[in-house]
Amino acid sequence: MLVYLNGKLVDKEKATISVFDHGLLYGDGVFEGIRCYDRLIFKLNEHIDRLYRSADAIELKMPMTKANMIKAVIETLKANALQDAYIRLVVTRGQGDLGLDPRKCKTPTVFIITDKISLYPKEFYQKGLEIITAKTKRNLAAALDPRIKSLNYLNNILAKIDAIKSGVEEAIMLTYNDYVAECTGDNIFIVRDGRLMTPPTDVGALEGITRNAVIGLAKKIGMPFREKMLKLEEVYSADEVFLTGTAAEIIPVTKIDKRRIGDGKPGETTPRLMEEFKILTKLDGVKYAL
Ligand code: PXG
Repeated sequence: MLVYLNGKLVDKEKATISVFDHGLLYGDGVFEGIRCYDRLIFKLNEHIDRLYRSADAIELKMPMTKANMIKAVIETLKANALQDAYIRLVVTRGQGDLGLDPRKCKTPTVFIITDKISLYPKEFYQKGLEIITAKTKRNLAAALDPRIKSLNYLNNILAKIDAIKSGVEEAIMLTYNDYVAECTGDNIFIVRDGRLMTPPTDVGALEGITRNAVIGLAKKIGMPFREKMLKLEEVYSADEVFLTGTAAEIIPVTKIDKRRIGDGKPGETTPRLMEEFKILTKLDGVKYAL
């Protein structure tokens, strides 16, 4: 496997970075997780735009243009002869001294891993996923805005540990004042009386690329949609609940905190959106030839 590292394609074993890299020492950096379906890099421009927005939010000056970043992603996929892949694009503050000072980091580190991704088992997509509410609250937007896709994922990892301890794979994270924000690595949607709702991102959620795609699909199929601040009770009593993310795509949720959602089955809307999403992944992205 070849990994893109600071302008070069190097063997996986040789793709190493300094222990003085601030991405490692302080989680100082940004990343993206992107999917490639049959040589179509899904929503690549949207992911690149979000990466640059995240970098801008932490005052990290990107060392290359968006066009060259896109070239680097394609080059890495081609070097590994991959048709389907999960692309992990990481930009760190770079190598510096001990101490927080980002001015000591002269050049950002850029690496791109293209690999396979393990999904939730197929049965969860048919039967639905069981999740819990994490006791760990989502970061306060005024402290570390969850809209920044930064390398600081400890908040999410602590909530993931809450999930694992409860014997499930994913957890809802609430804001400090108990509004539903999102899950540890996915956005959350509810369906009630044929209407689709998701929390606004400014409550403390990532503006997911899959989230935006699903909102677009709702429009396409004529389904009413709005952003709404949601309390847990509204999620418990929804007709359907589902999660969205690059890795998970769209996955139905049928149990939350041991409570059955709707009739305990994925319902009608979620499978419909899953179908529409599948079609979209064949259409919307950047194509390359091997
Ligand atoms: N919320 C959070 C906190 C995320 O990290 C999403 C929502 C969904 O966003 P997208 O744009 O993918 O629809 C994410 C997704 C990884 C990795 O290792 C990436 C995510 C989650 C977990 C692992 O690349 N990001």
